[in-house]
Amino acid sequence: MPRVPAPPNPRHPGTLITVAPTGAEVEKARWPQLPTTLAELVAEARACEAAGAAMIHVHIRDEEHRPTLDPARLRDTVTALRESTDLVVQLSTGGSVHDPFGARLAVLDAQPDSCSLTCGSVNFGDDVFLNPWHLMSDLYRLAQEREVVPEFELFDLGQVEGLRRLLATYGPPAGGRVHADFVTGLPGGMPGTPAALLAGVQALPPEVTSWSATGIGRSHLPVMAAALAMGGHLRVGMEDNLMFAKGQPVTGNAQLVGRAARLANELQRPPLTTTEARSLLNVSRRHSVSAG
Ligand code: KMH
Ligand code: ZN
Repeated sequence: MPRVPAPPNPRHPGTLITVAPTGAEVEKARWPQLPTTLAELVAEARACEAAGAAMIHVHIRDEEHRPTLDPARLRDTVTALRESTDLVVQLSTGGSVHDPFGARLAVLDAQPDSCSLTCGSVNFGDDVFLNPWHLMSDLYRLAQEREVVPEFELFDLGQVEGLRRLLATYGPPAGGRVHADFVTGLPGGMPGTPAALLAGVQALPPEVTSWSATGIGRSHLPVMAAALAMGGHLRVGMEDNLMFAKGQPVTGNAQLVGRAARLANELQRPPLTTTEARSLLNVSRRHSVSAG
């Protein structure tokens, strides 16, 4: 196996800021600033990169602004984001709670740099976000085969055990780094509190080389502050949070990225550049712009 280069200096770590601009649940009709067309997504991605984001977690929408995993649209999206930004492009394999497993696996055909991989099933509001072991295994092995670097999504403490089991069963992911992301504060998942985040971080297996966190809704700020204080990285965006402050809807994703970057700077953990983020995650531009 090729040697994995050392991650950036752990004694002076910067902050990886991932933006999750769209998600699958927020309605365009209620939130017109949500980027749902390809042009809107690209413009938002550029603004977020300028504000300090280094990775983008992507869900796409169809002509009617509904969530879709259409393979051609996914490929076009990856290509457009690569042409217009240097962001690490992460496609969601979670999709919406209604997406079939086959379509979620086929997301990797679009050859993103990274993909999300949720480490277990979880109640998701009134629905269930299904991630049985066989799906996690298939996604993980496919990501290894295609050299796509997974981000392990952890919605609940039990999913840390799912991550440990994946690593123990199938070995390290492409690139050799293990990056986990706590998605807290979802009705049905782990609470969006510093205490719950701390419990999750303390339970991480030793193979984990970096982790980030996000808090849904009003848990956004406390989880962001706690993650920064604990040496973690950040995910922000309209997938997770629609209010900038009490009574103040977000104007767009760059507003949330800008605040995260300011806080990271204040805590002497400045935002990682896209090059530094690629180094942290050991993501290279394996797949060319014209791929697909
Ligand atoms: N939309 C959720 C059902 C992911 O992107 O991997 C799943 C989700 C996780 O957002
Ligand atoms: Zn997502």
